[in-house]
Amino acid sequence: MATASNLRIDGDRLWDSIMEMAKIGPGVAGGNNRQTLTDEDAEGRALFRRWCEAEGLEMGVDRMGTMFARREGADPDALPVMVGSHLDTQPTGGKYDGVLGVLAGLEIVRTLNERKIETKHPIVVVNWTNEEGTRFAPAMLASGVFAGVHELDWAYDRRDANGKTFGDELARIGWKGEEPVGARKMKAMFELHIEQGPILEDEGIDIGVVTHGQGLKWLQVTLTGRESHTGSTPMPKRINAGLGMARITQLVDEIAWSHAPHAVGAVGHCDVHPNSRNIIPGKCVFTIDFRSPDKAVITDMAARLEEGAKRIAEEIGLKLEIEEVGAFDPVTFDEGCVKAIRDAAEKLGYSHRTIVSGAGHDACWINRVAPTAMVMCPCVDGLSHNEAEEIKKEWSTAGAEVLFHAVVETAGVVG
Ligand code: HGY
Ligand code: MN
Ligand code: MN
Repeated sequence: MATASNLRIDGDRLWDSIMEMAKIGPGVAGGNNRQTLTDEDAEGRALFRRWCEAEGLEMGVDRMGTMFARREGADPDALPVMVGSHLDTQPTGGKYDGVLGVLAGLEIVRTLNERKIETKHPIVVVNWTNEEGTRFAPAMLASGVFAGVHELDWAYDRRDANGKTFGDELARIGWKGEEPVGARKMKAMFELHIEQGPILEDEGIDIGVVTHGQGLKWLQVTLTGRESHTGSTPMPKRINAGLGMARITQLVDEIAWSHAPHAVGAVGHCDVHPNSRNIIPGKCVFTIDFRSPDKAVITDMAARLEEGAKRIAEEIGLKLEIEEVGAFDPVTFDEGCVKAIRDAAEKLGYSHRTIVSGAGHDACWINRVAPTAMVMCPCVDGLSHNEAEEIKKEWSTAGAEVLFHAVVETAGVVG
């Protein structure tokens, strides 16, 4: 019987499952719009559950809707090895962001079942609810509650742009489980994710061994001025919230560049009220996304933004409110798990390099409560959070094989 050491996964089967999942919540340009707690999310969850049940996995769901599909181990009391990511997408998301990590976990189970390989520790494939944070801020919401960063009731009260709450929407789609969040203990967690940046592809490298994740701060700014006629209001009489948003957006860019090359900053979300072409905006609400591998840099960027925004608001006569709607410190992943990933890439003969994750991931929070690390594969032009997001099948296969060996080495093969 094949031992785990020379085992390969079925890359075609994994690819076909990704393409099958991509049919649910299609976007308008070849990607996906399967936002968290929508009917499309529910449909994707149901498909994933069917696949898991077909493999004999026991499905658990916690009170944040996170799905835990468990493959029993020879020692049922041994702490499980978790492997997963997220099935929710951005509104103009790609087919692979998150999905690759969940379905690669399923592929590991499919391969072990096919080869009748038993592991000592159970293996649990995880779909974390609301990783993206686009409909309900902040990102990585369910894994944050699981790691004790957010309170459950606070998470339930998160509201989308239409005023719907997370808790109500979770109940509406029928995925509000009974299991207390964070009750499941684990030996380790591994997550496979596309890089969402250009490094691996540019350097022709198969595998990113993720040692760190950069930190993040999301600041929601509300500027209040006065709506008035764009034609008849003299320039000196205007209190233009749109002008304030434009100047603060420019300031975000300048601050990020001042910490080049590693810091980044942008405004990705903005609401202009009343958004009429002949009314000066009376109110603008927008979110600033600052990130850096260095916590002190994030702190500096936020402080300089606050100071500059106050000056701009005063110059224009605007009321300014700034609310932190998301934040996490830079992450250092577990050395043992990182080593398991690096050893797997070596053993399988894949080129690899250490890399810092530019994006946030559920692994960043779970790293607080259990040894955790990530595997990355390249993506075309480093593009993600865009419907044109693309990877090559051999990249997903390589990433899943490295993930497989890291998970199975950690779970221990019994027979
Ligand atoms: O924002 C992020 O980094 C992740 O894609 N949710
Ligand atoms: Mn993701
Ligand atoms: Mn994403």
